[in-house]
Amino acid sequence: MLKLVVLPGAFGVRNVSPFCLKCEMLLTSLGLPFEMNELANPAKAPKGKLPFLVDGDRCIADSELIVEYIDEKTGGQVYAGLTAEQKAHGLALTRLAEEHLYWTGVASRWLDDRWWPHVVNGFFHIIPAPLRGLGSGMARRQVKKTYHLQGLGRHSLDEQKGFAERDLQALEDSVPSQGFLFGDTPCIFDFAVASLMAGMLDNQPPTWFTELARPHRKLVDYTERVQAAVGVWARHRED
Ligand SMILES: N[C@@H](CCC(=O)N[C@@H](CS)C(=O)NCC(=O)O)C(=O)O
Repeated sequence: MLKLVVLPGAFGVRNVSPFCLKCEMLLTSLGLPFEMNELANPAKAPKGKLPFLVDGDRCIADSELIVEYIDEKTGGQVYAGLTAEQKAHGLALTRLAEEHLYWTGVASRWLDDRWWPHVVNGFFHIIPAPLRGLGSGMARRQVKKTYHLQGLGRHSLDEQKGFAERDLQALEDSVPSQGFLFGDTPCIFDFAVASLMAGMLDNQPPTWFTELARPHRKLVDYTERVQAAVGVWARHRED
């Protein structure tokens, strides 16, 4: 059986990584049997990030490579029915969400001093108390360095919020009021956009990213619709 390795839940969110959630949505939507395993330390993953997928003796690390692998394995089911133009549009939205907007969401959790204790509790509680401060502090410095290298970390907080707001508005203006990006059923590009939004909308307590995102009602409703359609939610559900 396929094994999808993901981060453990945190901040009230069951599947806390958008990349992991996207893959969970895809495998579920295709009806492929799979199990999910949790790995608390991404450094132990083949490429130091989660998710990765194990299929027998094959190991595929990176959500996009997993998507491509599943498309090949299923004889093209992932992109079935999509035109070249839709695929191009979908990929552009995915890049916007995953390679730009994502980083502002990361910063709103990791680099906000008021929110940082929730990251420590959520991600580092497995480290024994005497070493927790050291381990979490090192990880935080790494995130700060990466955010700076990415470029967004060079801007003031207000400017970072401006970048995030323009991305959110672009997504809001791209998603439909009903249905999904390219039809009546959600596709991989819906999973990419919705999974990026879902965890950031539902993390507890709200981050500055959450506060920026919530007024984008069309995007929030769309995110709910995608999760409901596939029956996979970022958050824990009572039913
Ligand atoms: N491009 C990768 C990104 C995966 C990624 O950034 N995963 C995060 C969790 S949301 C991670 O494992 N981060 C650990 C780290 O960067 O050290 C993908 O699509 O799988």
